[in-house]
Amino acid sequence: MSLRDAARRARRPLAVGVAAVTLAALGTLVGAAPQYSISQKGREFHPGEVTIRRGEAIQIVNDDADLLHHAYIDSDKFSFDSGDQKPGSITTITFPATGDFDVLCAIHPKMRLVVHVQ
Ligand SMILES: [Cu+2]
Repeated sequence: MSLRDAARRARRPLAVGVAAVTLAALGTLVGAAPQYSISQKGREFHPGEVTIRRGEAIQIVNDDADLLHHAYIDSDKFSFDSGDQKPGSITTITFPATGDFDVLCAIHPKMRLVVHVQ
């Protein structure tokens, strides 16, 4: 066995190991990414209604170029408060309980998103 062959042989398991770890990390990232994207535009949520499963998350994007929003949930099962949502910002909300939840905007009272959690 030449020295080069030995070096190649020694390196391969490491490369395979690194690839496996990278794939596992990617899988974790993809698995954790919210599948439901909601847009805030024109002082409305789009879509205005979404159905998800318990433990899943939604992602709310402020697509209004020059408006602040402020999403919140006030229910007896759980509460959420995003604080100020600057234009372009992304807010993730995970729903730990089943039920129907209103996501409201503290700045624009007419904004309403209904989330059905099964
Ligand atoms: Cu708003």
